[in-house]
Amino acid sequence: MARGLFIVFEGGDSAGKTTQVRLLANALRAHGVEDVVTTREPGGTDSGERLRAALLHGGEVCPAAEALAYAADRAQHVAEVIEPALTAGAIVISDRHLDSSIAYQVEGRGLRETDVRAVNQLAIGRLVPDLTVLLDIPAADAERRGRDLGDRLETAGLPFHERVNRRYRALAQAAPERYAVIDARLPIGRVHADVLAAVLPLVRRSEAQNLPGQEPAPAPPATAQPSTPSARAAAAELAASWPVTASQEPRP
Ligand code: ATM
Repeated sequence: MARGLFIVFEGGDSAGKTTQVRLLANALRAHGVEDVVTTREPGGTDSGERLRAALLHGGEVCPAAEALAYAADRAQHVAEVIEPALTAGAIVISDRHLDSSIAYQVEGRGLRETDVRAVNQLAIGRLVPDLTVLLDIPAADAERRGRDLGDRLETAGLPFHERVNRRYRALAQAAPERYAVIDARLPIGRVHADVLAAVLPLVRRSEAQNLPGQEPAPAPPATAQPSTPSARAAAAELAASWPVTASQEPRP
């Protein structure tokens, strides 16, 4: 059984990750990909959901405890959900992963990157996403989307969220072959088309490699792509060959 694909969505608050994870999973299933697992951090397991409730809606915790709790959630998530699914050949789509801890706990809270990476090393081992889709939205635009700002981090303030965004962009710039940076201010359907344009070449390459007797296909070009008109045209062309489009999905 060939190993599956690990796709992660990252981005600031109100970037639309949850919607885009659902749209991508629907599109892949409609395309005939049988084994698609959607999951999230924090959460994704029973113990993780309890940690999520404590982290987001419990009392104050110090930054170190917060970082350790996210890493504990991640360790259980990797062991119980992500690794078994990848081993079984699934496409795993996670709403957040390690980069969230680098953006929020290192850049947002001010912890040392070496410390946060060290505890997460214990959690994830050698697991690296095949592709991280960064839904990029300026903190001020995210705030204007007017979501219910209920949890501890969402109320951390604009400068905090600007720092988080800057770190996300820096992570993507440092490894553009593993990231797709997408303008999350665009309408949902346009963002979905850009997501498909980034993900489909990876899925097709993986499918081609897994056909018996097939030579591995050449690696696709770097996937990081601003949503320029030409990128959107390419995305629309790709999306048109798929049975499901974002226009069939209601806005949440
Ligand atoms: P979602 O709203 O995407 O489910 O994430 C919950 C919060 O968890 C999010 N808060 N805001 N804004 C970011 C935070 N978080 C971290 O701070 N570190 C992490 O490692 C993870 C996975 C999430």
